[in-house]
Amino acid sequence: PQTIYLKDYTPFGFRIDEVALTFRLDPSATRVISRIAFRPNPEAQDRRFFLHGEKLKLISASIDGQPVAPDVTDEGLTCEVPDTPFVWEAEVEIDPQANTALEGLYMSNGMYCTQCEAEGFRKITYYPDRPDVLAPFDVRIEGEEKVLLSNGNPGAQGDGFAEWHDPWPKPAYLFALVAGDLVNHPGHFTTRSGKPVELNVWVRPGDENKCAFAMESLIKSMKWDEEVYGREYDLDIFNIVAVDDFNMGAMENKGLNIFNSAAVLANPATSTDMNFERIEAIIAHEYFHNWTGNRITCRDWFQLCLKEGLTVFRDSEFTADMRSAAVKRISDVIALRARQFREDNGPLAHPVRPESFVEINNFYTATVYEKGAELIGMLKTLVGDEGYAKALDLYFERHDGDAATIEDWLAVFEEATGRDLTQFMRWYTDAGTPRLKVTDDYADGTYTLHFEQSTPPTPGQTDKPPRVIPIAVGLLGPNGDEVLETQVLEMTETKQSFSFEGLGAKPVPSVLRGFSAPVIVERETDNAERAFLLAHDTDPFNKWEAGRDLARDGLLAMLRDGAQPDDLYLDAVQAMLRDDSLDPAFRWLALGLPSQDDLAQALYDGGTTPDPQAIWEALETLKHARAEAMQDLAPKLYAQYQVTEPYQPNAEQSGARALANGALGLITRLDGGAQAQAQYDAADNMTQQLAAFSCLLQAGKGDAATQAFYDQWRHDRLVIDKWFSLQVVNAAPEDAADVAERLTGHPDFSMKNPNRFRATLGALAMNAVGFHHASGKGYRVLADWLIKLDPLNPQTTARMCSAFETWRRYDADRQAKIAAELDRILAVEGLSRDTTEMVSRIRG
Ligand code: BAL
Ligand code: ZN
Repeated sequence: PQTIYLKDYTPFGFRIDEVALTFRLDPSATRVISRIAFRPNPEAQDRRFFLHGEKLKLISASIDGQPVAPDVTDEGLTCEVPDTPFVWEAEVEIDPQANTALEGLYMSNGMYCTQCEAEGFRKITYYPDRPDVLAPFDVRIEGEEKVLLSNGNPGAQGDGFAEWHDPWPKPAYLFALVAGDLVNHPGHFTTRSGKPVELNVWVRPGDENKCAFAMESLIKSMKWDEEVYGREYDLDIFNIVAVDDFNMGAMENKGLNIFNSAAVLANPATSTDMNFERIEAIIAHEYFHNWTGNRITCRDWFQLCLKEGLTVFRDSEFTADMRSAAVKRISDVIALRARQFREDNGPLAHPVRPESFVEINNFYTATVYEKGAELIGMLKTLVGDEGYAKALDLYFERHDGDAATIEDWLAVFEEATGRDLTQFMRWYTDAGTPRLKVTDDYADGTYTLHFEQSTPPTPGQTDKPPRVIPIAVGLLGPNGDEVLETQVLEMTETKQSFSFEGLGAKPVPSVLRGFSAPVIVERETDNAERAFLLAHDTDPFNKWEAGRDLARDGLLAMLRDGAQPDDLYLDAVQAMLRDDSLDPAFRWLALGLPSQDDLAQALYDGGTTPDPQAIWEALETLKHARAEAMQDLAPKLYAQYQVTEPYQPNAEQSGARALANGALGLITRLDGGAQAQAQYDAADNMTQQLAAFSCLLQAGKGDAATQAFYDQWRHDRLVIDKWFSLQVVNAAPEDAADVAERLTGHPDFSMKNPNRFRATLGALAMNAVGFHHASGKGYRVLADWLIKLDPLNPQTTARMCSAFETWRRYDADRQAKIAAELDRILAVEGLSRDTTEMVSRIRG
């Protein structure tokens, strides 16, 4: 397959003044008639007229009304065209029903829907399917379905047809169409300049009672973007549609967001607190794209982080404002380390702005999204809140209507703040997670922190010059008082020291407060200092981090030296759990332990080959020791944090439930599941029901609940996804692959639904000890199913290959087994471009 390079970018030879599309819907033979007004682009040298097109049956084509016979290949067509403005018309036929890849126009449960990002529009009609070609769209849909939707504002509507006009020029990846017998949950918003906007959440009949929360979240998002970023909505209508079969979480199509139903439908009986929080964030994310992504889009797909990093950053700010900022930050860092650090330290490492790709779908990654958001956070830290606000105002003013680049983005910061950001650019161009080594000394009242940065080589990049790192630091005195409030140190050299004078005694440093840069801190310290920070640090992130480090180092000592669970950790975590002045959600996070994968990475970095079974056993031993140490405390917490008011998915209630359910986990280890069964039987919301179900499965007492849960929820596909997933995630190490394989034989299993596939096979990869079981069965089951899924849905197959990305850290036997599975996948005849690229990169 062909590799595409950023350095080869050239503008398209033509501009488009307007696009008119007519869809004559038919499940297996939809006709798409296009009329596109092109004119030569004065800024382009290359005037070849190439239109992308895949899996299209060309019925007819004409230029200025004269039939033409273009040269057609599997990837598109070329044609002789005039060097003056001209009108291209074409009619093609497509087969939505046969489209299992879920890119372009496809059918899901009898409804038509689209997914065009990144390169799906070329499966709808011939078009310059690239983000730097923008045009206003007029769309006419002809079909029998009750609801016919597209982007923009509604035009004429009648029996069997609807017309839509989108006045905002947009690239084809933001095109959307939906047709189905849907029902709407309506809403309304008035913008701050007084413009009324009609809002709708469209769902299949039966799901009406799961829309209210999404609507509330949308209204909050619209208001927040006005208040915080000064951004107003710009159409008369905003539609959201829930779709069951969807590769991503959701999609920001202009005025017509399409959502994976799992990312929009919710009510207390069927959705957990975490589901609600995620839905609120995704609704916000897609809405925020209206400005960061749609009004200002990307010049090419290498600039994907321009819209994604910024929009993730914006949705994180939104969640921090709606809920607890500290809890949001800690949760984001846990996720960043689990997904992005893992990616950045393995064969799939790539820069936030990649230099090349084979299949762009493979670059919707944690690095582009989450590390991309971290870069925005660092920029904001470096230039301050005011500088950030000025830069963003300039960005919106200068680039509205543009397809922009990272250079454009940094230029507005340079201009608005006067800073030179040349060195900052390395965060975008250089892959890998920097290591930040920290040492210190103290003499005569002066305390000095010494930093040294280095970034390990990543595929294709060996030389890593230093980058600017904002290091937020505070100092605590021996009695626990803060003697230096948070200061941001700007590290720009490989080695740099910073001194603080006038201190009466050697302080304890709190380094990288708020996780001010996405780096790995390496500092030799002892557990007493960690316990001190856990007790006294005023920075909630570092307070949490101190507890996490204590737990991790204790576990590593258990694994390396056969040590017993660390009493210092057990005492410290109990003291924190008892501290009622702390937010329950924070305490629940502090009760969390490093994951199986975190520990494997830490051992590997420390020169030890991780043994997944041994890691699991150490975690089990520590969990059991904790349960015993807290046998008095856990029931008290459990009782104290029961929520008695009517269910609300807000931060306060969710935090209380999370802590109480954390306590239930401790109780279950000692009571064999009695309390969990009682909670399961009494539960009147999904958070309580699912927490109890998980505890029962972990205790090996889940058989009755498994049957009862299925009987209760068999009619609800999103709840049944949870049922599939929990059984696999909680299966014992030796059983996980068998459980997943058995569930693939269940009548409700379907390969065609990405949610169900991920709930079963993705869950196997999440059960790290089961997936890496020495038998190799986990590897084989996953590879079998990836091979089966690839011809149907390459995008989801390719993404799920990342389960294998850590393979080089394991022992020779596991490596050989994984290599054999990777080779087996690569040997499949006709393997998709997506999966070929991913497996080849992983295999190395
Ligand atoms: N643009 C793809 C889906 C999302 O990031 O919102
Ligand atoms: Zn996005």
